[in-house]
Amino acid sequence: MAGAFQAPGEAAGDDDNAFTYDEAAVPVGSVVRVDSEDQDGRTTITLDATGLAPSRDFGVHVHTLPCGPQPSDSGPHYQNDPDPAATPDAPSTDPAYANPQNEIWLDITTDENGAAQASTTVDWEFRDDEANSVVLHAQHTMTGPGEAGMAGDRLACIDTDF
Ligand SMILES: [Cu+2]
Repeated sequence: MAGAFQAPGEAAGDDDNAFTYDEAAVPVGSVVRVDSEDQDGRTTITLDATGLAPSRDFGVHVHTLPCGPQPSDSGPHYQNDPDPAATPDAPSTDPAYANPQNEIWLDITTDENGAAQASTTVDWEFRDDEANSVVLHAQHTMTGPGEAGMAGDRLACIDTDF
């Protein structure tokens, strides 16, 4: 899945959108490509970014809902084993569930040209239709109790069909 980022107001259709909510960090026209491969119960996801702001950190995760005009539209993180304490208003921040083995984390630091790559492998496959986007956040992902999975503002979103 590849998308050149555009501002939400310029969306051509309602599928395969790639929205930037912060054009300084994620310029219009920058590209994040996400590929997913599953085999024998394992899933490998790779991310290849170009044209982002140089030399900066981003937290990156798979989220449940498609991208929309609002950064919050993409919903919470996809979890293989859903946190029973999580609610729509209070997403999981329990490190037992909000961790890179139970969620997909693809944090990056861009090089001086704004490029970055990341990849992760987990020992599960996505449930059908429950993972629909990849979100770029303003900082690397936190891991402590009460903040696990948080990574600051949502800067951009890419519709991805896992
Ligand atoms: Cu996220």
